[in-house]
Amino acid sequence: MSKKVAQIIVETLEQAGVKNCYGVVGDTLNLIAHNISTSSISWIHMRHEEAGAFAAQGEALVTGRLTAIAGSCGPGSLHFINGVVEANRNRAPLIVIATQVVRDELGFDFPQEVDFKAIYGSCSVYCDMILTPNQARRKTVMACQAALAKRGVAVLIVPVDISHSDAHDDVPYAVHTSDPLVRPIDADLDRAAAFLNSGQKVAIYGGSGCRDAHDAIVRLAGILKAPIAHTSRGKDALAYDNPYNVGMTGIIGTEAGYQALHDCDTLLLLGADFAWRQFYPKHARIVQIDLDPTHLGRRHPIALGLTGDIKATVEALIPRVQEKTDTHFLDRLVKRYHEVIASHVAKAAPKRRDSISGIHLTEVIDRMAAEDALVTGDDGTPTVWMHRYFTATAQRRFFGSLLHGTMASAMPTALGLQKAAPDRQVIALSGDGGIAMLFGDLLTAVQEKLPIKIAVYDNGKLGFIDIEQKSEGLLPLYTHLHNPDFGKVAEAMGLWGRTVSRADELEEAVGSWLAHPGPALLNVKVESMTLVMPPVIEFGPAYGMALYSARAILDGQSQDVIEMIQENFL
Ligand SMILES: Cc1ncc(C[n+]2csc(CCOP(=O)(O)OP(=O)(O)O)c2C)c(N)n1
Ligand SMILES: [Mg+2]
Repeated sequence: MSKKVAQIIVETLEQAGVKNCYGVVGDTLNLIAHNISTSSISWIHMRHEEAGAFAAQGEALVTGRLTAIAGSCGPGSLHFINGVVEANRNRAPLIVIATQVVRDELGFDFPQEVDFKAIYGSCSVYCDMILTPNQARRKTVMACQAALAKRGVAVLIVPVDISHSDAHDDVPYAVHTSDPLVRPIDADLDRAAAFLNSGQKVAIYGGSGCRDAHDAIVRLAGILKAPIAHTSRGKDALAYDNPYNVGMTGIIGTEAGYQALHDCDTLLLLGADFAWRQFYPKHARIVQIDLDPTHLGRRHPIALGLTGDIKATVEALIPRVQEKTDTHFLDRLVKRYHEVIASHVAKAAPKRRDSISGIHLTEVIDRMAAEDALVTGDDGTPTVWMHRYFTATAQRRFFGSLLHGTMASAMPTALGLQKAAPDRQVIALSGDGGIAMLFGDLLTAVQEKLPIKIAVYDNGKLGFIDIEQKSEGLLPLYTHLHNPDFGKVAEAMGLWGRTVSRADELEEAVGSWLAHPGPALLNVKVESMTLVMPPVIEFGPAYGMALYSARAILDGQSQDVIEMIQENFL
């Protein structure tokens, strides 16, 4: 039996569970798009391919199912690149259909010819071209299977003459996946338990690998009287319903999370691959458990490393550990955590000033958001405030670009989350720099009827970089943003749009924004001098800030220094 390759590709995507394909049509992609239109897969018509890749990763992360993006040859499929790097690092199962010019012209610098294998080879779990029509089903299966099994992005390069060809299609290649249960052997569990039993001050540090292991980890912490710190990516897995939570360490963490790692004598590292080595304890013995054995000991030397699924391994550890009675270490850090968060939020409260701090905005949205909201944050201050001040619940999930650290992911990722979860509230916390980068895809929210809620933290600058430069002792350079009224622009684009700058209007505005049935953008003029205060002020950044202040005063910018002091220290 023979079929067009375009049809074989689409059928295989359906069989692999793809429900939505995000992209922009054109030339080499047209026949595949036509086959999608007659399949069970929906086409989501984006304005920029990069936004399509972010949206697809949102869907893939929240559902765990394979999600597709497809682009025309050359620039069309090239535009996905930043979202593909982001998705691959976040382990989102994505398949990219990168269409290509005809095979006869490949290698001759043909118009729109791009060597996708060279470009996507370094940021994918699979990257290959269909070389003959008869390879079509097998290679599409291999690509889908790699994305699902290895949890990442598979790139399938499809020359246009191949998708138009007939192929013999009588061998039933199909996608097969399974979820094995991985657990260390008993002797290794006994060794891990011996470390934990002999520790006086045990702390747990959990990352994104702790998903679904919440109850087991909280039980273990109760037995060990261990504070639980988490990475930013571990927030939704660990921070809710957790009396032992002490927040995050790292530059965006708080003092309590920092001290838990710094002061413990035994650290149990669970599904965490936190990269910043200076925040690991200098003298404690570290027991690390991770499903990926290549993560063991790669950030910091460890005493023992075990490979295993976190839930299964922690459950197997529990009967092996002895109950501790001394709660001093735990109590001190939990108390400190609550004090620190309360003092940050109180300092940012409007009664102290008439403008709106980004911290206060976050706290108000947190209070008014749904129990099961899906929240995305742009790289920059929105992601810091989201991770520090948003309250975790059992159903809420948080998405930030923590590994790749890209700007502009919040709004487009929200589009894909909303497509995958039409009945849930989806909130994007965007920077004014971030939203402007992929602004055109606000039109996708309107056209595709995706009722996402976007809050723009309009501080008139690339705030995070402004802080970075100051902490290096520099006067901020090239960080200023001359913005339009984003609320009015959003309205003109067909969204609900509004701008607020007065603190006494904020709660009512947030209420109306969240209650609006369609896509809605609330632009909030936030204070421009709020610093991201690290958990401990080290000599370097403190000296940098002092140097910046001195330079700013000498340069006639003393008002900026006064505002910085008012917004952060008074
Ligand atoms: C694509 C990209 N370009 C540049 C950067 C460097 N960068 C990180 S945060 C940031 C500023 C973000 O500004 P904005 O979105 O306004 O957020 P703010 O920090 O002001 O709240 C920049 C330029 C980046 N991470 N990603
Ligand atoms: Mg900004």
